[in-house]
Amino acid sequence: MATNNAKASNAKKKEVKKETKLGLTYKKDENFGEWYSEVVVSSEMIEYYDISGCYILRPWTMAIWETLQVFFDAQIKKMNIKNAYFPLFVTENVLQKEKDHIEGFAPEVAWVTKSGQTDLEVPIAIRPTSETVMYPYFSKWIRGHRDLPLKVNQWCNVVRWEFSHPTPFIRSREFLWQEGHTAFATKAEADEEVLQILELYRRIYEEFLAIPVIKGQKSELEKFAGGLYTTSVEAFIPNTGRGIQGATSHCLGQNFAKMFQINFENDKGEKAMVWQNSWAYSTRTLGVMVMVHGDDKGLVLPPRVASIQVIVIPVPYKDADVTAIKAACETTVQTLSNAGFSAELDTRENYSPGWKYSHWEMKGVPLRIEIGPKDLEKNQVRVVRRDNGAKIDVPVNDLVEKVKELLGSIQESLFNAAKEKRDACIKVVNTWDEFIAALNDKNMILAPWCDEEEVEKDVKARTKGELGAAKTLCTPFDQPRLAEGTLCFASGKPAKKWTYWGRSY
Ligand code: 86X
Repeated sequence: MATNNAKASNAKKKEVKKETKLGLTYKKDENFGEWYSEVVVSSEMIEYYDISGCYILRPWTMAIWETLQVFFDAQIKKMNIKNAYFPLFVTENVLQKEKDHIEGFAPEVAWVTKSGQTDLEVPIAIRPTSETVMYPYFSKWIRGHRDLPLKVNQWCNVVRWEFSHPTPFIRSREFLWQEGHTAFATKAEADEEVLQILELYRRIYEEFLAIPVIKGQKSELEKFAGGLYTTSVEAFIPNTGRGIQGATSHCLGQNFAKMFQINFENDKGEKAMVWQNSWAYSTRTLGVMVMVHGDDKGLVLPPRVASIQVIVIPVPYKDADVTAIKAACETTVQTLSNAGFSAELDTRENYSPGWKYSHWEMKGVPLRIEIGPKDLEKNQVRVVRRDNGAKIDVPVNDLVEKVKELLGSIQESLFNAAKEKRDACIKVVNTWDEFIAALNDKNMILAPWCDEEEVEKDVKARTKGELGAAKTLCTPFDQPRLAEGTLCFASGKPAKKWTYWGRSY
């Protein structure tokens, strides 16, 4: 009987897959671009598609997106913002209403020109953003001050036919986002909302994705041209030394109200124009997360967005009591699930424990629990952290408490590590030479600036090259003291503010 068992177990061992897809070919610090492409595919977030710039978002991606969605959606509902859904298509006529600032965007608009073999009477555009789709109806729905504020949000896809190099999540031709569009009777209300939304975007990055961001205002050159002012959260990718706009919250002022005649009768019975905002964050958030936290073993997920927080793997080596190990694994998953954690058991028999370790590391699961014969004996489990590889033996009785502590600790150390790396790449400069040196060293630069558009254009022109020009990222709300007599690093004129500069995505 014993011999038969041994034979059966040997035969089983041969079935165990060992060779398939272990590890990454590229290293993050050696070939960042290839590393990124490999991670998003190997972690099963993305599958490439046969249209350039379009990607399949697999369940591993959508679960994270949905976590962010659940948070943001609940927060905006507290602000009495309602969800709506507007059509995907817009006629040329209506799109052209916005022509002043659409001119620059026109090459990116995708058009439907046929149904079957028949030309449409008029081509219709696919929304690149929904101002022109929504605002004619804002005009219709808003009559008196009692119709204000009007606050809608929609979760949808948009299409921008980009020609620069596409990158999954970061620059794709179709992406998912939420776009909020609101109208108020007064500028003060609009101003307040701009910052409330920006704070939600900060929380998405810092509290969920464990990525430090800088809140600030875009320059006149970099703002949304159709609006009054643009605020943003800016993140940084140390490996490429590039800033990346994480999300934007615009005050549109009354520009669109003029274009679309969004008027109302105010409380004094006079005709007035609404004040509008618009704001969005997109699936780009996920790309920033991959770039910031990923490592040479693959994806690293912050516990707050991980759809599996703990993966339990049975380690039945030698003549272990397989049944008892399986039972202990199941109990562990049950205990953790009951305590509110997302835990799963990998029971697959045709994969070795080692293969499973690599697999779940590649997918970025924050904690792995291994249970083998020794652990059974000692009434403990072995917990392994994805972020730093630390191995901790945890008595079964302390499991819930310890897992809670570890997940919290991972969330915190991912943020701290990202912030340390980011901060090490922030250089404060006062002169042009310092600026160029810092720029070529892949830094983000905080510099005193005269706030003149011509000077910003000049900086762009003077830094043009293979890697792309430097531009302003934002003027941080959190301004260091500007000593009297400080001069602009680029023009030598009196400086008005501290502004972040750098190459960017
Ligand atoms: C700017 C502005 C704004 C609502 C947001 O950033 C938040 C959500 N929209 C979007 N933008 C365009 O207006 C635009 C227009 C066309 Cl036609 C296009 F092809 C691309 C665009 N990209 C950005």
